[in-house]
Amino acid sequence: MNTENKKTFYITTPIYYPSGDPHIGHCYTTVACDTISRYKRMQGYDVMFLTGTDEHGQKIEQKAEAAGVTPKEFVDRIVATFKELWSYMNISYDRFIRTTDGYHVSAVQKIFKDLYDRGYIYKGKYSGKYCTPCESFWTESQLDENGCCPECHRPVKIAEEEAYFFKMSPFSDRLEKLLLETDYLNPRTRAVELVNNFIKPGLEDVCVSRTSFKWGIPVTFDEKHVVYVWIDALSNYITALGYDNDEYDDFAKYWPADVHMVAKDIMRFHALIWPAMLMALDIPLPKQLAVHGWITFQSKTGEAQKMSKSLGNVVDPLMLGKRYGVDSIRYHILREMALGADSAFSNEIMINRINSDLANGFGNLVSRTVAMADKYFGGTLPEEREAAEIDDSLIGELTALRDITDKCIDETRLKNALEAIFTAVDRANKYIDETEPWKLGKDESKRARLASVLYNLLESIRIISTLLAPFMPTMMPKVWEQIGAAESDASYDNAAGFGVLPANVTVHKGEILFPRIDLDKEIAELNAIIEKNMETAKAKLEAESADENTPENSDIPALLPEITIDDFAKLDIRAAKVLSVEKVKKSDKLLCFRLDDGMGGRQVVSGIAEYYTPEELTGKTVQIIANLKPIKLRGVESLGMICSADTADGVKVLFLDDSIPAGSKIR
Ligand code: ME8
Repeated sequence: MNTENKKTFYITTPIYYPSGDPHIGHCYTTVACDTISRYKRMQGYDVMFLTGTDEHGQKIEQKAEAAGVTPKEFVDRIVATFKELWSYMNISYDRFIRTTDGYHVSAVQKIFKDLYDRGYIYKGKYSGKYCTPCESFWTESQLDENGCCPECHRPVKIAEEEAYFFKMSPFSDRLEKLLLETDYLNPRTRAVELVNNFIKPGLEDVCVSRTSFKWGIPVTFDEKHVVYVWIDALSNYITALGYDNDEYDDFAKYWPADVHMVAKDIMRFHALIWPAMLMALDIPLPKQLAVHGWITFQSKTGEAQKMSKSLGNVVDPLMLGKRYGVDSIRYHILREMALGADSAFSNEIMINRINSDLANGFGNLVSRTVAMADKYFGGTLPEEREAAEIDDSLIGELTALRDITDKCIDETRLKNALEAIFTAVDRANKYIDETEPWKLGKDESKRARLASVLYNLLESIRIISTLLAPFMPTMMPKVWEQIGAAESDASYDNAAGFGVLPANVTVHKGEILFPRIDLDKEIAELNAIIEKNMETAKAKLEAESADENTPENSDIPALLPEITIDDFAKLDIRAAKVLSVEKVKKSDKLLCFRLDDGMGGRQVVSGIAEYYTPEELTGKTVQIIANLKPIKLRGVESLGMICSADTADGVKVLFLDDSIPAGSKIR
């Protein structure tokens, strides 16, 4: 669908829920997409890199309510923390979409209507397990081990709600082909699992609207419904380009997307529902869905835990970046995670990795080379040269590197790209050992040879740092400065050839690029931080569960201040028989009772007409407060009060055993 000749490249992260601050997991997808975007820009592509936030839904609505703010106020604060982190992590997104943006809202309404008009959306009844306190429907597989609500662990009941559904079955065959016969799903190994688990048993239609909460995009033709959050969210990939809206005009230019990157938790939505939606709308399909695993937290006992705020094991990228540098964190997460597999985050592995690869490996290569050029030639290489056979294998390996990294980027194998680059770093360090420049430096007749060796090293560093720049964009310009490379020298075109730096290049000794980290000291400090977070999280959980059992947090009202037995003795509580009941005129709420109180009878007015009919009450034995000061309600005199309980299902009169005679005293 691209209309221009210029090569375009469109890549997206998921749009994240702004329900809590971003963590290292969110960073992985975003940093990976940023790296690919930078690499593609370097290759000359016109790149559109999209990220954003997914702001609707019941969860956000509830969290905002708990925080005492509007949902929009709630998400605004967290969206700001996402944007700050992305700026800190040097994320070069081209567009940031918020699903609360007006253009997206109206485009989703059009998409929903279009799907309805095309006959793919129909009205039906959603029936499922419903948790009343959480106001949420759950599927059987989402319930906890006791068949209760996975959020609050209270019993669920079967409930029905009117809802719209999106038909999936018309797309079964095309989806199966897409997964099994094309390169859409990366890695392909997950395709069989999807086909066997979801397509073969028969695709279920997807419920695409809700009536039980308000914080969503209203369905234009049936306003009590809001659009299901996934239909709203998935549409972002096209609305952000201007599909069905006038905010942007890039749909023809960038669609279909080259890469949607997501973690395995949301693969199903992107591998089945999203392509089906596009098929229904007659829109071409994206080219690749790259699915990575989770970054888990490696506990002290070595077990891989899912990162969760309630466990206190969420790794804060900002804190790590401030301690070790943004590029080191970017490097570590990209180097550790293989597409498709989980990767356990451990501070120890991270520090060892930074020390071995960045401080000892690459950093050392740069500082040794620059220091030798400085020491032997005062910083500027002489132009004379003397080549040797041993140079050929170094030059051969370095000039072949770009093809390898190109392929890895195209296949979204960033870990493999870094492995190849760091094999080249090792190769260059080995070249120093092989050529022993410190010996050449002692022999005036070897000046030309020494100049060749150092030039080859500087050229190796230029190629390595050029290919590394998309991964580590903050530090590489500092490397170029040190090796005397102009930014134009460090271009993609120059990354597959030797002889780019001027023969008489001048180096500039600079700061240590990647200082060695004191492992023991840092681990002790980081462990203390984690321990503190875990304790805080545990205390919070305990306080929350204690709160749940306290009257203040449930529907049960708080206790009134204590009274003495003498205070209580002032109440005259009696049994009474209901002789007759009638509605009080001009009142929807009041009923007037004629009671046998064992003392000649009396009249009592009670506000329970919404809950009982007169027939349900006549003949019953009730309890009354008999010495309450008389009052008039709607002009009708009431001599006392009928006791009742306030419950979640309304007011319930306290009926007494009919064997209790009228007038009996209750204490
Ligand atoms: O699912 N390891 O948003 P979300 C690796 N709004 N990646 C992780 C991770 C971890 N521990 N935790 C999160 C949603 N991620 C929806 C998406 S898209 C149309 C709507 C990353 O905030 C990973 O990319 O829960 C995952 O897919 C995404 O965050 C989910 O983010």
